Amino acid sequence: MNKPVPEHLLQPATAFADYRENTALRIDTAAEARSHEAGARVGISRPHESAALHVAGEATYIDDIPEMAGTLHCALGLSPVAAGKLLGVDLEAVRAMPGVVRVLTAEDIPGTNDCGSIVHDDPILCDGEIRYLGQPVFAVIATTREQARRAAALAKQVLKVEAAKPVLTPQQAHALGQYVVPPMHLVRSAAGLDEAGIRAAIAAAPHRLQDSLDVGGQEQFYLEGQISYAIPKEAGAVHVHCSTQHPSEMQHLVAHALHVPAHAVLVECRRMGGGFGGKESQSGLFACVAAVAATLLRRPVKLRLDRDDDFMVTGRRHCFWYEYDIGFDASGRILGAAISMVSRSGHSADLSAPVMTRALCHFDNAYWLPEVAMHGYCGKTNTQSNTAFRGFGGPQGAIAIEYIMDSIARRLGVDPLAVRRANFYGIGERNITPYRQTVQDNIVADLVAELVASSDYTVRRDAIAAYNATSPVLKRGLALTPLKFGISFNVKHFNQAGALVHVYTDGSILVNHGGTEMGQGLNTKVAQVVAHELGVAFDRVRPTATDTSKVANTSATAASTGADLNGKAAQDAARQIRERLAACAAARHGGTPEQVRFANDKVFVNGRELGFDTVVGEAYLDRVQLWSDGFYATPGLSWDRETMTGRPFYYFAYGAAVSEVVVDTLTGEWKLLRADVLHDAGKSLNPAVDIGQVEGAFIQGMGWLTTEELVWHPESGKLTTHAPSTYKIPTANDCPPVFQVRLFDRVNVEDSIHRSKAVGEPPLLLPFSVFFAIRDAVSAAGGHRVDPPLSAPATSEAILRALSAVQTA
Ligand code: MTE
Ligand code: LUZ
Ligand code: MOS
Repeated sequence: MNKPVPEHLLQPATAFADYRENTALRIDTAAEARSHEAGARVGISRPHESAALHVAGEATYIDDIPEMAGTLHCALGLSPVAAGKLLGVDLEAVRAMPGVVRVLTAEDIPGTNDCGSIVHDDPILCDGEIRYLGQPVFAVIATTREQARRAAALAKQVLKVEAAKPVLTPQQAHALGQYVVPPMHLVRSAAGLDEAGIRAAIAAAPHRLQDSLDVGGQEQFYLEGQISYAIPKEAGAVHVHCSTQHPSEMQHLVAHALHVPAHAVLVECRRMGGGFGGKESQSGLFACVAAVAATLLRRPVKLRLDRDDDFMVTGRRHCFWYEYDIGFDASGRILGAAISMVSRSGHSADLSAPVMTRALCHFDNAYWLPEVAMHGYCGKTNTQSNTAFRGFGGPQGAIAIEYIMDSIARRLGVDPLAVRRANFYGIGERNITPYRQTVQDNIVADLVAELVASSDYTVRRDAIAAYNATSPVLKRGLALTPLKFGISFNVKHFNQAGALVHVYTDGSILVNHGGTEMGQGLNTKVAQVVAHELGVAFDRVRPTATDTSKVANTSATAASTGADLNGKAAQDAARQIRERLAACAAARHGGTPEQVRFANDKVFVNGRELGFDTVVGEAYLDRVQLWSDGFYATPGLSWDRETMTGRPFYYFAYGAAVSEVVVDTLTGEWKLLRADVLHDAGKSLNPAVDIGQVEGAFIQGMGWLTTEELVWHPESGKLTTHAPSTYKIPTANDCPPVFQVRLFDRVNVEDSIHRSKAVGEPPLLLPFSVFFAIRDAVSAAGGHRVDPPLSAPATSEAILRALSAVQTA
């Protein structure tokens, strides 16, 4: 009791203090204050709408919702083997455990036993075929969570299984021709060649690079794990509180599992403690189990996963294995590229097909590839079903070409930056992507030039060479990597959104929309858009929980489109209300509706200045509708799945980063010394929130490429890295001491919401620069004679392996 707090905990981490200082410096607060005064509510740095609640611990997550009387708790019994047949379950032993109320198996599901989001190949509970180690086989519902967990832990003893040999790696699946969806082919030639012609052109190029690469997966590690709390309602209906990025999808899956119409299912989510793609589809299984249990028992049922179970049951970022064949010229320009990508998709399709599509559509990254032959294979394996993770295959596509750029430079003995620049998309020429979309708004060369200057790239390149020449053990490395990321769901019909805005008679405003809040600041941005449209103070606007009974048929909050889609929909709703208020004010006070202005909580009409609430009160008395829905569908999109051509993206977001590392060549340890980032968020809706997104994505992506290693036991197929004890994510202390993140000041050429650009996922590609800086340092250890064979993640072990390859060669 009352132990003194250890001294070191009272000291602020120095890296963190520096970082705070840097962030404050990077926002032009004076300019923002002027805009604010002028009535702008967008383009302004505002704290996250729930920031105070977050830090006070008062923000409500699903597990904080006060439990209803009679609430029961659920836990899942998981398969102890990775493949085989389920012969039977000794349910009596489980039922005999203290507190157990009911044990459910696949037969108890009233509707379809499926929670697949696109392909219906995903059983909620095991249907006889065991697909992976960790697969849920039965669900225990008990009086307390602890009792449910203890009973579920009997799985090992009570499941009778006939085990088979699992297929675990993408290579194994590919050798067996075993895929979750048919292979995809994207073959395109500027010279009109077929694939054989492209391959011949590569073979005939002045230089050739043939190699393979492994890039690992990544666990989302959202702080709030998967959770659903289902409450039975009258006449067969159910209300599910679910931590999900996709309430409408949860509604459909639950409706199918219960065999009831969608109108009987209400799914609600106020916020998630992180999603990162992991709750786009995979919240479904838990929503279904909780809803089935609640409806059968007519009691509220909560299913909250323990972290280990979350790792064992749910999927994550796909690991990729590539084989490539590249032809290039003496300046490093790529003449032709052939690549096959094989992902570890896991036991079911989940989102693996659109993930692979996005990977294929991001292999070009910022580069013009005249001749390409790409093949994507979604390997079916006896592992968790892999899913969305920030970037959604884009990072996996782009890292391959960056690896290739880096290798070409080393073959030619030039700075990788020169090779990258030689291959950039052109402006007005060399600007057609392999999928035939023209790169209209190409700012990559300008952006990179600005970053090269602001980061002192050239001077530091020389300084590092000088340092390495005299430092035998510690080697420094430097890398600049650019990014181009396509914005829109690559499935056209998902690019739509709805919103609902209520103005109450006291002038306060409620906004509801189809997007979900996972910490990214979507509700803050949407509330800013509404406040801006109605010319009111931000605090008048309250964003509310996403709720399938308020806005119907919503898309996942994903593909970074949350603010683009829901911001536009909310703007549409608010605009309609403003127009009605303007008409009413003009009718009462004179002038035309077009002349009425709304700003700073005031309404300016016919030379008079009225309070916003006064005008609202008058409109109510005049029986004007003070609420409105709004809708938006992204214009101009097209996509042909067969030929893989069209315009899948409304626009591109760009960015670049320079990272400098030091590597200890004896231990493989490394440190990020400095990172400079220039990122394109268009005309940012909220620079502070966007810089937060860029910083977070940078560190998260750095974790993916360095310390976060996933290991499945090669025989049993057990994920051995299933907790923070063995799976290492970065912390605040891994932020570099110098971390300069700036937004590139350019408007979006497309008519996006206030000309901003989506920012959620693209910056995940920025820390490629960390990986390639490590590769540069390793290369330096071999005198830059050998191209280091460094796979991702570049763990210390992987770095040591690469070092021994360059030092012995
Ligand atoms: N930021 C936080 N804090 N938490 C998250 O879970 N998810 C990312 C990104 N940023 C995430 C985040 C992912 S995967 C996506 S697709 C976008 O946010 C989704 O939100 P947006 O479309 O509103 O940007
Ligand atoms: N496409 C995409 C998708 O580009 N991003 C996504 O998050 C997504 N989700 C589902 C289906 N397609
Ligand atoms: Mo983000 S991976 O599109 O949820």
